[in-house]
Amino acid sequence: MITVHHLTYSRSTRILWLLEEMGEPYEMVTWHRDAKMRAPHEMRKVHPLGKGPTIEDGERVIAESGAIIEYLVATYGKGRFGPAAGDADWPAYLEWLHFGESSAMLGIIMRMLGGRDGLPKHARAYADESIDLAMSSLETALERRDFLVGNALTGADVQIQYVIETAIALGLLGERPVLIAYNDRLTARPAYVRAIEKGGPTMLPRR
Ligand SMILES: N[C@@H](CCC(=O)N[C@@H](CS)C(=O)NCC(=O)O)C(=O)O
Repeated sequence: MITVHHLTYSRSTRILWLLEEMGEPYEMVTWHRDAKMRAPHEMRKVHPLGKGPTIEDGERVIAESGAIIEYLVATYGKGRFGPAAGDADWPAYLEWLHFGESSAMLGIIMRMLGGRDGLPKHARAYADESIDLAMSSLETALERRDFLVGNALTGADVQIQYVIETAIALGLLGERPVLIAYNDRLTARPAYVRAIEKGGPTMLPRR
């Protein structure tokens, strides 16, 4: 049985959502953020990084949402949720999946940690350009399609949805109706709704 170490208000929604889409049984251990909104130190007993999400599957302990998604799709996907290695869509799938925690997230994290005026000018300019570039590439990719790869939901959509949701929550998305519609479609899926019911909201309520 898979155990998902779920940190409240976090990326671990991705994993709950994917497992709900798969219909794969899992147990959830809920970890609550501390007063500084960090993951509790005890999470480091599960994995040295001590972050959400982390999963256990038998003897395996896996952190990093992208790696967890690749592992779950390959192990439990039954040919769904991602093209097989060597398939024509496979390179695009890998690209979007990894983009979700690298190029797409970098500027967002910089702005999140920097606050409104906290970043030096050149860093703020870099972050804003990086966000704009990432969101523009996503918008171009999704202009005429419902999913990033192929004709059905894949792990890449699961990975990217959190990025868009974070950008929306921080007011960093700008006018991007294609991405808003994509996010609305994904978050209306019954499996996503179940993930939120079980794990609670992904984003902290805005103050
Ligand atoms: N690249 C990692 C990021 C993991 C991460 O930073 N998770 C956040 C939650 S969204 C976390 O655990 N934050 C609490 C902390 O760093 O103390 C992934 O995709 O899993």
